[in-house]
Amino acid sequence: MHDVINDEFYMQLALDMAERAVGQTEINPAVGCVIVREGRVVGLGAHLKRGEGHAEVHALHMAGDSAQGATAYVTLEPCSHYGKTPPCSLRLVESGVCRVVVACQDPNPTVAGNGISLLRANGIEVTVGVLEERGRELIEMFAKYITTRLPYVTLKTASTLDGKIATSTGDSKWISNAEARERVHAMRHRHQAIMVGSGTVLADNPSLTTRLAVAGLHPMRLIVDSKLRLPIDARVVTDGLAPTVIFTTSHADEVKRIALQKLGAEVITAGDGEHVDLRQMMTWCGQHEIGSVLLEGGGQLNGAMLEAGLIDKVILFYAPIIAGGSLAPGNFSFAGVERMQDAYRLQQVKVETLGDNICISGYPYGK
Ligand code: AOF
Ligand code: ZN
Repeated sequence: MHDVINDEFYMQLALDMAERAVGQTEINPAVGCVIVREGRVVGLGAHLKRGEGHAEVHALHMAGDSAQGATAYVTLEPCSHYGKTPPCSLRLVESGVCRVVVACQDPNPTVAGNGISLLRANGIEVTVGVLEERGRELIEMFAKYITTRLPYVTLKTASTLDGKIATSTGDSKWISNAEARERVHAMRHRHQAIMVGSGTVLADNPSLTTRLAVAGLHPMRLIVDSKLRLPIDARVVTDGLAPTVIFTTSHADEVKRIALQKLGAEVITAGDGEHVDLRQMMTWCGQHEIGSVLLEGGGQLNGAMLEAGLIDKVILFYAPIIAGGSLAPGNFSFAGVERMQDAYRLQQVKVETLGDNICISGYPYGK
């Protein structure tokens, strides 16, 4: 019998390393690997960039000959396919490790247990499921994308206790405290794209970039703009800090479309109705390898995305203030349900306090 405490200790280290790489591997999962021999860590690695070495490759490289007879701890099942890199399960076999401990199976249909089978077929002892829940949570965005080819969408709002995202005059600076705002910027780093409606751009002229205390990556900017109302001097069009893609309908003004394109923005037609077809937009994102989207929309876009069944996770920040105003915009604005029992009920709810602000998160459609 292997020591459970030992296994969890080293898996935790592998998870911690992977955690630091979330947001920098594009559609790929963040993965960590630790190689241990006779009570000593001999190799450490994380997958840091899509197209470059997987976690196991870096850790095995560090371990060298010390991998002989060692145990490898990996947060995700080692791959079995020739992708941008050769299969990690084969690398592990060749390295001489005698045991592999895995947090969770790879949801990628081309791997999905094949990596584990390949290791076992080569006489390597494999333990699956150590700190499995944390391992799964780490790759929840990747799991959605790789099984549906649609991006994982996180809806974030920052509102007053009465659900307002601005006053009736449009003032919104600031609602949440500095700690909550820092958290939002960390979320921007962790998603490949950020999504807002043109109303938000018209109201706030935001840059939608990542401005963290420590350096972070800017997400690509996705603007929902059915009528191409976006001003050509909007920051998202002119600042050049990240690519901007504008989604509109076939009715959009051709002259405006060309003007925006000339400034470097991409303009995509998603649907020929009155509004942008949000599902079509998400399909486009999936086809263009955008696997995660942070929705920082206004109430209408939030409501429409929720009703379209396109939201995976909801993260709501509340400040202890009450603004009132029947014309003040709210965080969710849609027709709404008739009976309370039909309301969207978050599952796996987490509540956290950040100073005097509250963060409530969960999954809107059950899991
Ligand atoms: C691992 N270790 O560190 C990662 C894995 O395009 P490629 O070649 O980089 O392969 C990407 C796929 O490999 C990805 O979809 C997932 O199934 C797996 N990721 N596997 O053994 C790693 N990042
Ligand atoms: Zn691999």
